[in-house]
Formats: sequence, structure tokens, C-alpha cells
Amino acid sequence: MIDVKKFVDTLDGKPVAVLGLGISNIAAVKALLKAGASVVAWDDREENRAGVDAPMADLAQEYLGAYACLVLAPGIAHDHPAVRLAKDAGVEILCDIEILHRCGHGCKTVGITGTNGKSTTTALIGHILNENGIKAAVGGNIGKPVLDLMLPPKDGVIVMEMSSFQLELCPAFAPDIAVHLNLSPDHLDRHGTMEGYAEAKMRIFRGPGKAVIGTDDEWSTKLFKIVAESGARECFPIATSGILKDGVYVENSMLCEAMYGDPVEIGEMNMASLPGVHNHQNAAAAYTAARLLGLEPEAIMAAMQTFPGLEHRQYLVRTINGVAYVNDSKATNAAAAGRALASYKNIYWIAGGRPKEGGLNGLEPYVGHIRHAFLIGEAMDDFGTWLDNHGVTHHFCTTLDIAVAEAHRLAQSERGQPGGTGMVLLSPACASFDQFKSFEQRGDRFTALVNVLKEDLA
Ligand code: UMA
Ligand code: ADP
Repeated sequence: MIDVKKFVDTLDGKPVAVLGLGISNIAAVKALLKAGASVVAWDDREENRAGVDAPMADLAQEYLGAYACLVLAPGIAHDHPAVRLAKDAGVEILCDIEILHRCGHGCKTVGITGTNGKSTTTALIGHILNENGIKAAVGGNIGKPVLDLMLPPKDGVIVMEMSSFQLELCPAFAPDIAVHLNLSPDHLDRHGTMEGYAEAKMRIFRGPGKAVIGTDDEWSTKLFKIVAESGARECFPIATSGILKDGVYVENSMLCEAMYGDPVEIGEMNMASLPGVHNHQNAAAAYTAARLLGLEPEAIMAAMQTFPGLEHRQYLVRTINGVAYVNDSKATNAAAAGRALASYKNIYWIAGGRPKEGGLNGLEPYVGHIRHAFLIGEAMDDFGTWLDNHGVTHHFCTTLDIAVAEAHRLAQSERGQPGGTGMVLLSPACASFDQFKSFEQRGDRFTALVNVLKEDLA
């Protein structure tokens, strides 16, 4: 656990209000109490207050002007009554990442944001650094609260996945190396518009340092121009489509560096744990960040070869009679699912859950890759209509259990037919919350179901 005493010393003895007792604020409460802060905590769900050893008060009924700050769970909308009270009282609103920053740890920091690929890139950067003897602590939106991390030595690096929600709660923190991958519609219920979403992402570039920015989509190209023209940060573009004269790009699966001169071919993108063009973007970003931290090209590429991949992201669970069963539960929007659909052919596709705005729009180029779709959850009817309109056969399975059984039956029975052996892919293009607690729980269920499938259907 991080020692937050330096932060607590800045509070002039005032209490800290903590709202939302999810994993990051449970860690924050523990760290604050341990460092001697006076804490008043609250969660609107009674079951989430139980077991948290801190004084409780409904913060929406409190005078928040008496508090030093409000530590807010990232998922809580900013129209929550307590947030409005804090704003009215001029009280700072922040999250655990800002607290870590104010502890003056002295380590270098890398922050990774973007709509898709954050966790993969974050884990990959951490892996490359650790493989090369640079102690890296990896946390943030990837699922490990930063205040639960073991602080690396001062020559180590803290690598943090940062969501747009967390960026909005970091008034001062800006990472030494800010990585932005891509931008496509997501979380619009929270940010209102793409402009609002982009504005939140832009916060990662405040302050001095270096910036690594994906330029494969229009929105991110715009962000690149704004940051580069502002001169605030030294900017390095990355791309997977087109050659760059001043950054890092992948062309025909070859990673090329042109950061400080003419392009040089660095190595083939052939790592089994990083399939698909989208992973070229993640690899280019991780490569660039590692270069900016002083590592040599060969050392970075060697470490990429041993990256084990991340569960729930195009993760091969099992192969049965040549049919691969792939868990891509983390694909919670159409753009992410599109990346997986683009990576394979003959797909028996399990999709659905709680749909995002726009549904399956954008997936038109990949309909030819889908052999049959198995639909689940709240999205079933809408996805069914979309697939009908695009000539994709499908059936309604309602639950993941039925979908896995049906996909298995069809994929195995059609083995060896024209078009070749297929693969079963869970890549839902939806949030999980209609039927599961999280995308992890959904992916774990898929894995458990796949692990008990029979090789012989007879
Ligand atoms: N709550 C209230 N009142 C409300 C709404 C919620 O009290 O009106 C309470 C809930 O009952 C719950 C808590 O607030 O107890 C919500 O917690 P949270 O989910 O916001 O926060 P954590 O559990 O700390 O998890 C957060 C990130 N969650 C979100 O941003 C929604 C986790 O990212 C992250 O891994 C974790 O911090 C550690 O940094 C998850 C996520 O879904 C994976 N992120 C989104 C994404 O990746 O798209 C942004
Ligand atoms: P995030 O943490 O941003 O949600 P992940 O690395 O967990 O990203 O990957 C989530 C999903 O997004 C995966 O299922 C994968 O198919 C897809 N994906 C990964 N990297 C990218 C990328 N660079 N661009 C688009 N989609 C991606």
C-alpha cells in the first residue's frame, strides 16, 4: 500500500470526504486512515458500506465546505447531489491517482488512455520494463487501484491506465509520458458528446513531458495537432496505416521507427499474444514509450515476444479439434469487437449484452467474416435486426450458457466444410451489466463453459 502521509500533511487537519466505496476508494480510505487523516465515507448502496471500517455519513446531506476534498469513485456521475454540493462549496474533487501524485514519490510515470487498447498497452509497457530490469508498478483503470501498488524504487516507473473518468478527477497530475491510443464513441452517456469525451482525454496532456499519440482515427489526429502545435509536450505520433516521418509505425506487419531520423525497420509484429492490426497500435505505443524511457529497440522487441497477453482480450482459452475458442469479453463496444472480427475468418460469434449507442454500426466491413451469430442479453432484438439487414444468419440464445453450447455444436459439426474450420469468439460489443457483474465475470463464465465442452459431440 502507498504511504499517503505527504498528501495528508497538506490537508491542514481537515477531514476528507470519500464517496463511492468501490475498489479504488476502499484502498484510498485504508491509506488515508493509516496516514492519520480524518475520513468520512459513503456509498449509496448499503451493502457496499458494510465492512468498510471508517466513519460514515450521507455526503449528500453534509456541509461539504468543511472538508479538505472529496475523493470520488470514477464511475459516479458528476450530477450526483454530493458532487454538486462539493462544487458549490468550492471543494476540490479528485481520485486516487491525484492522491498518489501529491505524495511526491519521485518515480517516472506513464499514463495510458484512449477508447480501446489501454489495458493491453499498459500491461505491455509494464512487461517490457520489468523484463529489462526497470522496476515497473502497473495499476489504475486496468483493475488495480494505484494506492494498492507497491511503490517501485525511485529509478522505477509507475505505469497507469487512465480512463476519461479518472482524468476528470486529476486536477494536477499529468504523467511524464502521456500515451493516447485512439478515440471512438464510448461513455457518451457520461460525457454528453464526442467533444466532451475528447476534452476529458485531452487532460492527459496537460503539463510538461512527452506525448505518444495514435493518429489512425480522425479525432486522435485532431488531438495530436492540438498538442503538437501547443508546444507543451514533445510529441511522437504512432500509426498502423501510413508511413510517418517522425514517429513509430507498423507497415505490412513491420514495426518501423522514425523518431529521430530516417525510418528504420525494427522487427516483425508476429507475437501470438498480440493478434490483429489493432494490437500493432498497442505495440507501437508501448515501443515508443519504452524508447522514451531509454530502452534499446532489440531489448524492447525481445520482451514483446514473451508478453503473455491479457485475459478477456482475444485470449485463446482452448482449441478443440482445431476449433479455437477465444475470450474477448472485454470488447464492450462495437469498435473493440470489430478489431477481433477483423482478426479472424469463419467466426461463430457470440455477441450481445447491454448495447452501447450505435449498436453494431461500424461492423459492416466484417460481416463476411461471421459464419453465424449467437445472440444474448438485452441487445438480442436490435442486433438480430441489424444482422438480418446485413445477411448474417443468427439465432437468439438469451444466455451465455446456451450460446456457448450452440456455437460449439455448430462449429464442430461444420468442421472441414468449404471455408475451413471456424472459431468460436465471444466478443460481445456490449457492456455485461444486464447479466453479469463485470466483463471479467462474463469472460470467466465463458472460460469455465469452454473448459467443460466435450471433444466428441456424439
Ligand atoms: N456509487 C454510489 N453512488 C452512485 C453511483 C455509484 O455510491 O450514484 C458507488 C457504487 O455503489 C460503487 C462505487 O460507487 O460501490 C462505484 O465504484 P466505481 O466502479 O466507480 O469505482 P471502482 O470500483 O473503484 O473502480 C474504478 C474503475 N471503475 C470505473 O471507472 C467505473 C475501474 O475501472 C478501475 O479498474 C478501478 O477504479 C481501479 O482504478 C473499470 C471500468 O469499467 C474496469 N472502467 C471504465 C472502462 O474501462 O470503460 C471507465
Ligand atoms: P481497454 O482497456 O481500452 O478497454 P483492452 O486492451 O482491454 O482495452 O482491449 C479491449 C478490447 O479492445 C479488446 O477486446 C480488443 O479486441 C480491442 N482492442 C485492443 N486494442 C485495441 C486498439 N488499439 N484499437 C481498437 N481496439 C482494440
